[in-house]
Amino acid sequence: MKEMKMTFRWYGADDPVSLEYISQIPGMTGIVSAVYDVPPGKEWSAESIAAVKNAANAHNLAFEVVESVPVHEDIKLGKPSRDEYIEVYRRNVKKLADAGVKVICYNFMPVFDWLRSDLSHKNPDGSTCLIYRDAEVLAMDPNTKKLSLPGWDESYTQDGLRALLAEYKSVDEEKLWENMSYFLHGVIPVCEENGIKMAIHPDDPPWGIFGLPRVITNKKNLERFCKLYDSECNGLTLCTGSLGSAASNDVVDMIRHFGAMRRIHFLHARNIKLTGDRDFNETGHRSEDGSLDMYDILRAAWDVDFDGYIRPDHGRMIWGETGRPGYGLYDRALGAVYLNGIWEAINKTLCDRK
Ligand SMILES: [Mn+2]
Repeated sequence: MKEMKMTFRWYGADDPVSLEYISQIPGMTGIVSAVYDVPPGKEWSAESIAAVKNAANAHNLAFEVVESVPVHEDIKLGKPSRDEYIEVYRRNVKKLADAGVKVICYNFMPVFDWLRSDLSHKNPDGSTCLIYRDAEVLAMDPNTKKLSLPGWDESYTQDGLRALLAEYKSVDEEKLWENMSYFLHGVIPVCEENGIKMAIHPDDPPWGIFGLPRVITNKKNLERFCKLYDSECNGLTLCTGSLGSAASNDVVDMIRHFGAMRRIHFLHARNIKLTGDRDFNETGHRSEDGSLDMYDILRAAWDVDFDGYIRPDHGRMIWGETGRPGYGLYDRALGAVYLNGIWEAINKTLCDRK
């Protein structure tokens, strides 16, 4: 029998989904979380890290995956101050390793994390989901308009955001690759010494937005990324929904390829339904409900002996639940159990059951 480790994202004490409820999901082994009381670029305290770990352990859940340790914009911009922020990152890596963390998920997206045009699109069955419509997002271009995208972090003022966007005018894709390489050369050696696997999350959606460069977008670029620092510690979070929202990406092929290279340390299983060119709806996890085949995805992971961490990704809001868009309890719990069910079926079909 092959084993993967089913986990669940938890946003800390403010998360409306309690650790008790997470622990009640069949087959759940751990949480994926972070320290939320410190801004990007600051050192995490050992106490805050221990608090997350102890809270999880009290419910019989492991805390071995961090999502995310954010990368300061000065590192992505390649500013002189990056050395100081990289040093902080290295210290955070060591502290997390000391607390038993094995995998750190992060991303290298300039300014914006994931973007959607609507966080509560109403489905015919009354559930809601996140959707992306390229034309609606591009119409919000913050270079010319006041940005009011749902979910956008309001901690930037409009002027602050414009100033940051202006700084990125001199950072094209090649420059971003260079800055990423510099970051990896600072951080990966410390990960190797401390038994931490770094797992970069793909850009979501996987194409450039508002003139900002984005490079973690397709197989060719993931290959280039792996070669920037040739180490198993320089790995990937394979997010099926992020990569799969570009119709040209074959996520099953990517799992086979990078899984065989031992570079996939964290698997985000999310289904999306492509509704047009650069348009998609997030759906429940079931293969029939989206454009991605979850059996093919897990079968590819099984074939390459994936034994890392997996989590259900965004879910719909169902059964009247309210809370953090994409991160409710019910639909993600259904996703986790569905994924474990597929895994059990593959195991029992293909393994010697003696
Ligand atoms: Mn993801």
